[in-house]
Amino acid sequence: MSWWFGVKLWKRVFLGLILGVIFGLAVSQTMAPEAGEKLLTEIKIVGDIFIAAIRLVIIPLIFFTLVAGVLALGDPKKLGTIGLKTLVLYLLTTFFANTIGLAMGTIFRPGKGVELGAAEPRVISADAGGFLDRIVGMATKNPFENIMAGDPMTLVIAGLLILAAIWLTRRVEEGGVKRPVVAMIFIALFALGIAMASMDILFLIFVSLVIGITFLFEPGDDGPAMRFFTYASDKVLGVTHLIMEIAPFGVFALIAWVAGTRGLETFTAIFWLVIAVYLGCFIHMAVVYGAIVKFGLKLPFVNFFRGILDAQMVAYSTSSSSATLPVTISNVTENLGVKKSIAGSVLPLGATINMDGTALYLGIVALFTAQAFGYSLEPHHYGLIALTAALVSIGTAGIPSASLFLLATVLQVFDVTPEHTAIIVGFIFPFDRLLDMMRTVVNVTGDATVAVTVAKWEGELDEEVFRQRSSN
Ligand code: DAS
Repeated sequence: MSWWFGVKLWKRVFLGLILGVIFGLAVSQTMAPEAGEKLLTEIKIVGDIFIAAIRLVIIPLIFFTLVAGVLALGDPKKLGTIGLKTLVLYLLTTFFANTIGLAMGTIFRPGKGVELGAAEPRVISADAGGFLDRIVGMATKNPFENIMAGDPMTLVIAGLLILAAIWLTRRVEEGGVKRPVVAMIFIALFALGIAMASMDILFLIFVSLVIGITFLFEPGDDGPAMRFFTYASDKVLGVTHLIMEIAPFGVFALIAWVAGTRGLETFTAIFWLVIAVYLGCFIHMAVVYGAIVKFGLKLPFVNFFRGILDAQMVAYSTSSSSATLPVTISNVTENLGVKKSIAGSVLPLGATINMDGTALYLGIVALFTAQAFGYSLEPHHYGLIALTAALVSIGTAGIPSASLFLLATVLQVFDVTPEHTAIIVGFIFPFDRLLDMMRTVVNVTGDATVAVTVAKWEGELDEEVFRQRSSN
């Protein structure tokens, strides 16, 4: 559904991005700094609401898509092979990302001649921020604590979820489900799953428990549970589409704030670092992912990149691969023909552990640090930097600037002193959003590449969808 004369979503989002940059720079050039920053921060609330709305849909989307997807596989051991292939591909692409990152850092020497004496280490308060941070904070803490503490936001959301669950049960009953009690059990488990969702591993155990119960109750793929989960995952995906309609406005607000508060002078200070990271990211996407799609899978290169443009736009403007996840799932299933059973398992996993852009960025910043402070690197240091950058990228959360705070782990490989580490983090922090936007696009594109590859290998890829539709 589009109210915009059929203009494709990614074009509207791109327009929002461009207008956001222009507006943000105009405000920063024409208004007094504090007045400009105040105005842009107020406008940013639209972007925060956009991200918060997407975050709300993530858990139900993963839960229903994952369960519906696994049920559709009809064969639990198939899940094992898919998981193994997915992990091998994630590690392989991360290896290439590391290599490209170290190459970029060596060729462009972004840290050469950078004067860092002036940058004093900044104390970065972890719980800063407004509305969005509250939502992020809530989604990562245990809602029961929040409910006990009477946190209004959590109560509202818990209430909405229970209402949605009741509404869904009634619809499922109307839909002729013979054993509504089965649906009621799943609704109760679903509500419980949401409550546990903040502790990821428990959530995944919970999902596998639900899948196990379903296989017990009704083997095969057309029982009430199967219908219920398929119906629910379609509905939640539909909600994602609705949220995407506000993406152009959310992106405008977020980018205006970045452009207005980070300004153009950020480029000059870290010009070569931006060049090295951006060029490295483009090369990694075009060469590594492009080669996998074109030569590995024999699929049209252009269709792949056009098919995930929405997700790339959202990743660029939100700098958060987990906030982009619903869009990635929607793009990969609808534009690239990947079946839900693959998208629902490969993408959530990728959004948490597969961050090629981050690995590439960490390698470059490590070399930037060595060049800026004059640390001499032995050949084995490069290998250790690549290894720690890969490990850190696996552990990085899918939220803005998550990996910057883990940089110290990589820098200690060549004994960077704590004060130098603090100066580097303090120096990069004001500009990190610019770098984070680009590396998050790579993170999301890498997940999509692996999802398409695994789907093709498992025969779960609808190739004519891939070939005909290039973007929604
Ligand atoms: N912004 C993170 C993400 O969402 C990546 C990072 O911080 O490096 O992918």
